[in-house]
Amino acid sequence: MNAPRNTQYRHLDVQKISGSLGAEIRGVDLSTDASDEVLSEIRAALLDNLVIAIRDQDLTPEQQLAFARRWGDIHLHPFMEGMADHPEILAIIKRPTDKKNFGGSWHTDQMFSPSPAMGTMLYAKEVPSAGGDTLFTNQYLAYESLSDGMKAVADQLRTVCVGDNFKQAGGVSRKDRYARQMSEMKVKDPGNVQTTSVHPLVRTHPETGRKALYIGGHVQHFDGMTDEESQPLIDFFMKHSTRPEFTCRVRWQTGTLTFWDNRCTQHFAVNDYPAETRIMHRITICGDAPF
Ligand SMILES: O=C(O)CCC(=O)C(=O)O
Ligand SMILES: [Fe+2]
Repeated sequence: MNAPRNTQYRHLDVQKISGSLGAEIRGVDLSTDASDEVLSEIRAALLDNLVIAIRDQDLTPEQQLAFARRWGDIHLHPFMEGMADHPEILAIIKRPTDKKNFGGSWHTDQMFSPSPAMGTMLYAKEVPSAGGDTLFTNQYLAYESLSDGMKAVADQLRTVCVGDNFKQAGGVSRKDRYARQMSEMKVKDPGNVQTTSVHPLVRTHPETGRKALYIGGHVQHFDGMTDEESQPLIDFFMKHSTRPEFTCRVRWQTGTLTFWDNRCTQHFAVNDYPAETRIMHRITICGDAPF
């Protein structure tokens, strides 16, 4: 069963971009303070569509931050350093000399934190002539489309989520790996910030009340199970939750601000623009402990 996605809007032009999730929004200017009424329509659009691409924005870092603060406190990334003059904003930069990109596998943001980011907003400063799209999946549909038998199994499982999987990376820390692979991304040591957490595999969205599969690349194993026992099930849930019919694809333009709900989606930044530059300004909003 698909999400309702049938809210009527008085202030926004909202166009769905795939059958399962995602919408483009036009007709709003985020550089000036949005009225409470406009903001509540944007919230409805996010809850209905899970990811919204707000087109044609012209924002300073201060204006992007002011919009972000309307949603809650800003979540600081434990492994990434913010911009020198705006520590709450992370510049995601890929140059033609970089082979790796940031976020180039299926995941949901900061799943390794005890209270992961509720949402992430990326504002496109510079985009390649083609490519550099971001894929998203609908994790409500991923859960709802499981059989009753598998739902009953999933409902019991808890994931152990790890931010720095240096064991799999040949003993190289995330900080060192990123510093080597992404020339202009500023990394930091998390210090004593918690970067391993246990979460339910099926979480209830605190605003919609719907259940979603909560899985992503940070999951190492299931609580109380070995890696060997966990891996086949993790592989199944990852493959199932990223089925093409649960996805959408955002094609960026300079000035697009995309906001996604990490509580019911995964995303994947496609690395298909080897000779070009891509620059995004990223802000994450604090979230609750999953239940
Ligand atoms: O650059 C992108 O499209 C997404 C990168 C990512 O995973 C993130 O910002 O959380
Ligand atoms: Fe991400």
